[in-house]
Amino acid sequence: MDCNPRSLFFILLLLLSCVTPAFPVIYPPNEVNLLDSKASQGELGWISYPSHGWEEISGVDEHYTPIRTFQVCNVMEYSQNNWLRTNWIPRQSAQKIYVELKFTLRDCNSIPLVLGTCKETFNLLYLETDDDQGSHFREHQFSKIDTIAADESFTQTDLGDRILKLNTEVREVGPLTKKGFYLAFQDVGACVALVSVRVYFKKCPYTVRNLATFPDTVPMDSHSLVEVKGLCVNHSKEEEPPRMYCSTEGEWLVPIGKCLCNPGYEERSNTCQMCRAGFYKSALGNLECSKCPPHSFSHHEGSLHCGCEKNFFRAEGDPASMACTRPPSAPRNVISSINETSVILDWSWPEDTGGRRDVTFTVLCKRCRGVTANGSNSGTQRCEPCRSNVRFLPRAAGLHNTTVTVGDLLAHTNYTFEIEALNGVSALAPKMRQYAAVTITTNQAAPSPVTVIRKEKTSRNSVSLSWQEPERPNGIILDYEIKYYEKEEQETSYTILRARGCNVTLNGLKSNTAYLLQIRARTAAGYGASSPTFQFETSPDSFSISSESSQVVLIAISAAVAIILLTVLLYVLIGRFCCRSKSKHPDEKRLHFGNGHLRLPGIRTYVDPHTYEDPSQAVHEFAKELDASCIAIDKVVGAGEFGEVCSGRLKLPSKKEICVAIKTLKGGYTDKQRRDFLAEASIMGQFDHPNIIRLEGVVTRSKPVMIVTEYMENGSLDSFLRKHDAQFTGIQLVGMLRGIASGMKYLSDMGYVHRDLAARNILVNSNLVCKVSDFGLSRVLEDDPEAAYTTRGGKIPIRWTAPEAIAYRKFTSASDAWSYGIVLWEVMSYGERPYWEMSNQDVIKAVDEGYRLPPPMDCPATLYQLMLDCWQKERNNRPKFEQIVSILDKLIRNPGSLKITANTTSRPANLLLDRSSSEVPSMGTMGDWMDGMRTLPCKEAFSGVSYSSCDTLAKTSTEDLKKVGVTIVGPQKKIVSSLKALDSHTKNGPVPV
Ligand code: ACK
Repeated sequence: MDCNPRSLFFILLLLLSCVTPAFPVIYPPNEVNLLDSKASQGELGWISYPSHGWEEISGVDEHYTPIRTFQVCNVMEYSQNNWLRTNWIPRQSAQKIYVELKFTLRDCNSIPLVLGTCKETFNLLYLETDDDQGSHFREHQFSKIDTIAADESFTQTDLGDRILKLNTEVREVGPLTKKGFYLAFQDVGACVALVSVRVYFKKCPYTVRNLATFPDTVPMDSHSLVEVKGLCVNHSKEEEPPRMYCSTEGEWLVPIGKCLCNPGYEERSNTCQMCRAGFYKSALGNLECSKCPPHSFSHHEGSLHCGCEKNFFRAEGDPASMACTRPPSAPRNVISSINETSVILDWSWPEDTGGRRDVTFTVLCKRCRGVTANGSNSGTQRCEPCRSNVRFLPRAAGLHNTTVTVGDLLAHTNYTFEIEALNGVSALAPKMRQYAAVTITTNQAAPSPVTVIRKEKTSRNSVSLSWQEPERPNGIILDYEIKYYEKEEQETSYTILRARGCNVTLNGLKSNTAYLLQIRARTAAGYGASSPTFQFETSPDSFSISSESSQVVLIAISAAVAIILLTVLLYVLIGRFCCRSKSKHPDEKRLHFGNGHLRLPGIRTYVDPHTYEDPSQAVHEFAKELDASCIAIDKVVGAGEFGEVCSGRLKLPSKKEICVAIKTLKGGYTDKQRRDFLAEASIMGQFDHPNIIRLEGVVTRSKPVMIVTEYMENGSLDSFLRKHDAQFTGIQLVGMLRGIASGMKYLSDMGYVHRDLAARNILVNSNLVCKVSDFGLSRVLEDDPEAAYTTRGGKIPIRWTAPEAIAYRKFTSASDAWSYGIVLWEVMSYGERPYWEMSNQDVIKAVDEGYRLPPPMDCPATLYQLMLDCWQKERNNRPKFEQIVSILDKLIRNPGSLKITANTTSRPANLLLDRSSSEVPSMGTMGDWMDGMRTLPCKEAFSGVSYSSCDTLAKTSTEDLKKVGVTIVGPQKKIVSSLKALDSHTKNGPVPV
């Protein structure tokens, strides 16, 4: 082996390439190279002095890339001074540079026989100049940067080989001021190989922070930081001026401020990019673009907001993130409860609120003519806005609740109310707005009181007065009643006068006397309330009339008497003539045929068609004959007693087509069947009420024989309720019940007893208006004395019929009231079958023994009380329909009262309500209740104890009962629970009937 240190060194140098890790060199981004010896493929051309010193050698690096290296190894000779100088290196913008040297160095111990001559360091020097001085070179001009020693030169391996280690040393030089510089390496006798020389300076590289760009920045030489202002990236705006500091180490420090992406743009990889189609961004900021909300779209990129789909809108003030919305659909299930000249309208929320919560309701009132009393359109209809003095409670527009009371309407007048649901976008889509309409006819109402009375002239014995017509006459004023009396006499004796006009002269008064007077108006509906008391005084005696004027008065009086006598004579004569010449009007016949009821004059009376000798005459008296060609049958909706029931349309000449129900008489009928079939039309045709099914007419002159009535979209009430179990509010149910009661009041006022009032015989229209129908059965029951006691064919409504009507056919309006109680129960239990599956015989027996149906689930206590009242055994104690209507009206006006529920009872195990709880609320006295309890021993026991009030009695405990000798467990419990019921009853107070 060659022992020359030089050749040994080169062998070691070759070894070096094996130990150097084989990674491509990547410099940090904040280092800018001014010189990299490795990058040079050809000769570097550095100056070596003396020429036998440093030697340039070609080699390959670890990647086999050719590199240039410099070596020197004159270790055997003394006084070495070998220089190697780089080419001129332009400084560029650097103030401080870094010199990175990679070299190998042999330690002298590893070379034999060099003691004293061998060195283990070399010097690094530099020289600043403004230009390239070519080969001109002077040692003394150079300044020393440092002496470079190897950190590690050789390392012993396990095998005893020595391998050369690569050293890396970095030195800083600065500040530099001239345009360029040279580096020099001075060897003083070492064995060194310069593998690479890299000269670089540091900078803060171009960067984007917080959406601001910061350019390449060269740091200062000193330790201070360089402040750099950032520029917002495209499509962004400064929120706070962006800044950063560049450190001497070429690092960006302390970012301050930021930029935000413009509307329509979002931040994506340090840039602001347009929102994609289907997305939007309406505000400046670095949030992501949002997806278009429901019912909106954006077809283009960069959208600030999304447009609404067709028929959807955005109200002013709706945020861009809100879905587009539309006007609500019409309110549903409008029901009206008429009370004289006011009406309560109640409706359900629209099915579709348009996607908004700001729904309010507006009620438009129209007064319509050309509408029949029961609400049907008789053809042409003329409507005008209601008078401004119609009162809406709480108001007509902007209603948040689904009810309004409309007052001060005209009596006996047709009104249409259009109820519209509005929301924030209704104004933007006038064509899409929908409303629900309900037509009503107000009842008759008495006139309001006279409020303004004036004294026109006073004398000793007389006074002339005038007054203003009442503000709401509610009809034609027939006359005024004037009641007056001496103030001193305190109404013990008074005089009553009637006047047709608005003035009167009271004669025959005492002079110098104070009188009190009240006036009230009368219309067909009766007297209105009296005016406030009006006081006047006659003149004192000293006030005398001259003889001349008394003569004038006398003449005037005589003339007046003569005129009155003449008028009376004429009136009698004309009256007689008229009576004789008038055709016989059905109303007159009604007086003649009246069924024994005492009717008030002016109120029509029902005429039983069977009282006509020829019943077909009755049909034509009360029902209009229709031409069959005007009727189109659409489909069969059910089966009636005499044939099918169909739905169809009726188009009368010059009238609008309307939907109708058509009852047909099936072929092969007997004469009697035809008569019975048409009898229903004769009865129905006499009625004209919004809660009684309206007869449109009959077809008798062609076949099939038909009865045509108004069409009720929701069919019969029992099946309707079963279909909509638990879907109505209490007030809606009460509204329906009120309608039925109002129809029944009308029938009982007419003297008509229905006999088959049941939910199956009530029809419901699309506005939830309930109408009484089926006027056929009364006759069936009447004709068939056995019928009430049989169960054949379900014709006998045992469960609905009052005990006295079952027992001895005592059918009256009071027995209809019993049936009404059952209907009330059916309605509140959503169409449950009364007495469930008990047999008719058991029902008769149970009712007779005093059992009553229990309250339906969640049934308001007041309504259950009303049922119990209707089921009073003594028929005279049952409420009249007028009272029922008024109770229900009170409930509607005060819906809070519906919240107190009766003892909620699901179907009891033995199907019967324990009779104490059914009887307690309706009994009159303590004794009645005792009788009701049928606990004789208890009654006797109680009779020995004094209870001051029901209250104390209610506090009675089982213990108390034991004390008075009631020891059997059953009666004890019954008594205690009944006492509790009685207590709550007396506390809540009975319903005024
Ligand atoms: O419950 P529904 O559908 O309503 O079935 C019965 C069937 O005919 C037999 O009476 C229906 N119906 C009777 N009169 C009318 C009417 N005026 N409008 C609509 N349906 C009616 C009833």
